[in-house]
Amino acid sequence: MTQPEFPAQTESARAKQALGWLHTARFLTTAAQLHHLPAYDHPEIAFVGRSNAGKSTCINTLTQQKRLAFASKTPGRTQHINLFALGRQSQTDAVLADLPGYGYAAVPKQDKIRWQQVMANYLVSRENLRAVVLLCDPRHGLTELDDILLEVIRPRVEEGLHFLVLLTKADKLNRSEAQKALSIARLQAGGGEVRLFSALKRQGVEETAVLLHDWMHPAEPIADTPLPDQ
Ligand SMILES: Nc1nc2c(ncn2[C@@H]2O[C@H](COP(=O)(O)OP(=O)(O)OP(=O)(O)O)[C@@H](O)[C@H]2O)c(=O)[nH]1
Ligand SMILES: [Mg+2]
Repeated sequence: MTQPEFPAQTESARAKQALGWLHTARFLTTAAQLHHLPAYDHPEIAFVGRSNAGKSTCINTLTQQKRLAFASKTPGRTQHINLFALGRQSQTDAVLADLPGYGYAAVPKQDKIRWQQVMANYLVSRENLRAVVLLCDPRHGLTELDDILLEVIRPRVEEGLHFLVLLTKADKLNRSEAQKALSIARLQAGGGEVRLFSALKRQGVEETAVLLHDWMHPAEPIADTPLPDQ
């Protein structure tokens, strides 16, 4: 029974490599407006979604750093675009972008509209944007604002922008609720990937890490993976 062990080892080596890469995350900069964002060629992964969906917590979990992104019980806490650089020895090879959440009721209407425009502009015009992770609390499902966001990015997804829907706080769902949430989100995600995620139970962490790593390093062979004897 030597055969099944090799794929298992490969999987865990891939997860280790991906998590090691994410752990290199360090604060790069913060911007309140699009034109304040630095321009560079590094591929960017944007974390978007409703306020309180768990974006900042997800970034902290993936990077295995407790307070890299500011997570809070108070919705609307993230008010700037916060960028985090990834890559060993300060050789940045990708950037994570934590975006302010939308849909928070207590935000004045004018601010909401302004932010929706900033976000739409970011998603449409950010040239180095390679992947969008849409975080959604499955107890609320994809809302009208999530649908608008899906429409905004659809043309770019058709041109190759990677897209992942993470159903967050999966620890709050039982097994059948989780399956139902997955099926519904798959129908709505328009060809994007869908995964369950829980920062609390560390569910979906490794597979999300591997997916993001693979997306940012498309042609790279897996390091330190022994090849079977010929
Ligand atoms: N049970 C549970 N709670 C979570 C999980 N992830 C996040 N939370 C909680 O959800 C709340 C919001 O998390 P944040 O990460 O700040 O959410 P956000 O999407 O960054 O919010 P904004 O910055 O306001 O847009 C916090 O109280 C977190 O502790 C999870 O996997 N399970
Ligand atoms: Mg946040």
